[in-house]
Amino acid sequence: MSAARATRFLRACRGQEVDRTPVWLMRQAGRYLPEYRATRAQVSGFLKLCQTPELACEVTLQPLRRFDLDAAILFSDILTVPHAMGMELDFLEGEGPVFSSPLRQASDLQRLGQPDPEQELRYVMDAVRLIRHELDGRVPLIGFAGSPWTLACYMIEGRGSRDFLHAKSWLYSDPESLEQLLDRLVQALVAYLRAQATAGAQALMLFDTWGGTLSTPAYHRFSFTPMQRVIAGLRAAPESVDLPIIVFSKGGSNWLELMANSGANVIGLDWTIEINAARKRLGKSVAVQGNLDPIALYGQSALLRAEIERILCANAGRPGHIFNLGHGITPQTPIDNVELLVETVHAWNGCNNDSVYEEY
Ligand code: 1CP
Repeated sequence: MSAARATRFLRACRGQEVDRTPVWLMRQAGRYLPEYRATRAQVSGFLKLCQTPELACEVTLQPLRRFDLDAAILFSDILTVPHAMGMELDFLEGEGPVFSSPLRQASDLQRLGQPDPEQELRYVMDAVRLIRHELDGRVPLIGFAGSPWTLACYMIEGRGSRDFLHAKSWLYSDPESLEQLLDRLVQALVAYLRAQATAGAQALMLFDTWGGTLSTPAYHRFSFTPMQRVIAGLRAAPESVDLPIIVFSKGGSNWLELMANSGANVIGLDWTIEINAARKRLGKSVAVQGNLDPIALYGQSALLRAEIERILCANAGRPGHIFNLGHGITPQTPIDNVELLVETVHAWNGCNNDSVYEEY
């Protein structure tokens, strides 16, 4: 067991020096892996996979058997929380998640309960405990949840969307009741993430996939502020007070100065901004995670390697960089290129044109 591998990711989250840049990949377990598809075929649906701790543990570990990754991420989904709040959820083949009775007006909020994480979401906590046991300290385990805004998007739309017509018209017609929904999600998420920490998660990540669809004032009020409250709730609890927290708003590079004050240790970056520019705006108190375009993994290997090195050079060896994609890995990704990515990141030993990047 390598002591460096066991601590590299957590050290980078805290901005400490590391022997080499840690790397993990959003959605590192999933359909691009044949062994995932085989495990998935053993159960009747995706939700069942999440609800069976032994299988959730198995798919969490699959990418780690293939690649020299520096962290594991709990296999689950962000939508287990609205499901536990009482919303019926199906994952339809070829379509993705669907809530059959989405929230459409303020009175619908009465349907929502506050789940007890060790009851309604016990299967997640059992999976965390089992994964920690199986990992046996080799690499740290990341727990996660969706951001309040991103969960509200699915709860209101009922499914994925291009324009978030229902969620955003609610925002512009009855912002107070939308805030009530977000408040309830903040409460549920603090309890859920605290329970993950107690069960053994060693870092926590908030996925704000749809924050970037908002105007600047709307992002501030409906995406950022509720996330900041989730983080404050975690910082106030003994089990999560010191855990590294990662916040990722896809499309959020407009708001980096704000995000630097979220209370998170690490800010996730999509691929639209250069790390050196991002770090200049974020300041020295936070680390960054990202930011390869996941579609670069479909490219020619020499160009992929160049893209990875460009990102590493943009960070220029500063502590506090976790290599990752700018969003989740997609189902047709060639596995060889994933291997090439991990190897390239770990083999990197500095670039010769550091000086082109201004000190921040
Ligand atoms: O068919 C299948 O096997 C289901 C595909 C799948 C997978 C592998 C879904 C359905 N969820 C997951 C796992 C998952 N989801 C993880 C696992 C851990 C990992 O390896 O990273 C995580 C962290 C998530 C988080 C998640 N779910 C997000 C946030 C991150 C992101 O990608 O933006 C979102 C938006 C979801 C919703 C969701 N769940 C599944 C799908 C296809 C979707 C997207 C729906 C849409 O908007 O179109």
